Amino acid sequence: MPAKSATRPLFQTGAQILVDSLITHGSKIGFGVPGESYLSVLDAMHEREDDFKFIICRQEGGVTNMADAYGKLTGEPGLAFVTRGPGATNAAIGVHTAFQDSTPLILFIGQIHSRYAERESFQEIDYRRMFGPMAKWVASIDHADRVQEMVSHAYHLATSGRPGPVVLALPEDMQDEEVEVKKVVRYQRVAAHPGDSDMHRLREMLSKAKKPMVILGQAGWSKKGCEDFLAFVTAYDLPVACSYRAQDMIDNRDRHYIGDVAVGLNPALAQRIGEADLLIAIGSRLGEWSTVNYTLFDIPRPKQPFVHIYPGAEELGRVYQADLLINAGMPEFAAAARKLPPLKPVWSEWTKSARADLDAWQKPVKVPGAVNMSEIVHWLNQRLPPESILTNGAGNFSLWVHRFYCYGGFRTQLGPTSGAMGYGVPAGVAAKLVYPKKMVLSFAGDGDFLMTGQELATAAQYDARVIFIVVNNGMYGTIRMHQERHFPGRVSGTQLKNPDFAALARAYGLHGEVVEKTQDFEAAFERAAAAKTAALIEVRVDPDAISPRATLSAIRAEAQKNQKN
Ligand SMILES: Cc1ncc(C[n+]2csc(CCOP(=O)(O)OP(=O)(O)O)c2C)c(N)n1
Ligand SMILES: [Mg+2]
Repeated sequence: MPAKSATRPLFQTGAQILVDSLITHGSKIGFGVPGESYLSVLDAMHEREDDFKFIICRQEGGVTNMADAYGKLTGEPGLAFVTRGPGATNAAIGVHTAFQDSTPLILFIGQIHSRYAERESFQEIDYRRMFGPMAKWVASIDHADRVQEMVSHAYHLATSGRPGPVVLALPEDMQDEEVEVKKVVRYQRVAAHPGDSDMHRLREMLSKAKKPMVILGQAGWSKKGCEDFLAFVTAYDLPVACSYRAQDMIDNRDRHYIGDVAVGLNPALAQRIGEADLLIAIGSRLGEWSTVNYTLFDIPRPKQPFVHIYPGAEELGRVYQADLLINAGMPEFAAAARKLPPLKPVWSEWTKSARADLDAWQKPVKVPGAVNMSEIVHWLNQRLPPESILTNGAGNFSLWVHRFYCYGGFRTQLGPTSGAMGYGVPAGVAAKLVYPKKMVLSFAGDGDFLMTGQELATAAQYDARVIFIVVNNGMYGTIRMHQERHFPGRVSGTQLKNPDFAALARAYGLHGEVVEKTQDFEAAFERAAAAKTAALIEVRVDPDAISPRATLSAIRAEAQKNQKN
């Protein structure tokens, strides 16, 4: 048994060096499901348990989703630990989400003994081929004397340029190999800075505009960067729309925020985007959902003067040609933007009326049934402290939150732009572990929830007092909605028979309730918030209330009418 001490001899095993390296790079927490393939790493963590906490999860999808949430919240790589083969395949979902969301994440995979490589030995996978298209770098640390170098590279790569996931395999024999320890220091995030001429040109383009608009994305921001950005848009009185699930890069109560750009876009905002005479995309890839299936802007040359500012050079000019391309880290760009000499904006009315469009769009709507999710979310706007964190996975239930909730600023929204179901529950648990004092609400649909619902056990084990809200409509609603559009009246593969979600929460030792009427939500929420454990509120909604814009029956009737014509 090695002694529990931070002081070490000059020689250590690969596993010990690995864990020490993580701590050197500033990591204090990792998420994982154990495997016999990385016992030595687990043992090295045991030695350093005062400095590094290993959060035990129940499924590897939960592990990488939690690591992604950690990466989003802190800007530092979220660390995930899984076993080879089955562990790695379960973990893939969070790696893909981190790639699409530009989240720094490092996935460590226990790997087979290198002597057995290329025999398709027990649980053997070539991770380079498996993760190649969804990670910034995939490698195997084959020699213990390369651990410090390769781990350092992983931290730099995950956080620099356009952030993203890195995958490192850890062959069993490497973990036990003893080598001399070298001195290493903490990684530094590397970012490009905008040039003076870039910023000058931007200001010049603004000086010629009458109807400018900013589209803000989530890649690589920091709290300070968001503050600087807000100072810039306030000085210039610019209207700011956020791209899909990046609504929290600006405080939604601020009068410059004018809504989010995604499928289901406010028609008034869509019209304004069409009318804008200068578009400035900042930190957004302008992906499929943030361009409404690539329909919002002409490809390759948008018709408006166009500026694209992004942390990764490889995304600039990829789909859209622009008048000005700036490769810069977001905080670096925002710091420079804040310092730009003032300009008398001529578009203040334009900004004000764009905000008025949003205010009208966020008024609760009428829906069929006894529960109105727009009113519930509206009530939460008044009830929740602005710094509260709201998480969600994928499904139509999220539309209510995205449209009616006023996100309170930097990293109060955790939702996968990859549209991965099952994200919200583990992300909620991770958020509560990172910020125990903040209120954390995790929204899920009935389908979405059961993809990773077993992480309620993790919430219970670490006393992460998340409030889970399950919006139950008895179906995979999004798919049913599309089904009614394309094959009206032909329901196939989308109906669900669900468990008693509140009883399920109680079985995990948590507080559980059911809400069947809008007016009952408030009291149920207060009981959940006062509970001495995490809590789950199942909200039973009318399946016809499929979205804030249309009922399921209306979608079906419309599709049937179109079929007849
Ligand atoms: C992991 C994963 N599997 C499948 C899908 C396809 N999909 C998108 S939404 C959805 C249904 C979501 O159902 P639910 O969580 O009940 O939400 P609802 O739409 O009913 O509100 C499905 C199956 C997906 N996005 N992610
Ligand atoms: Mg559902």
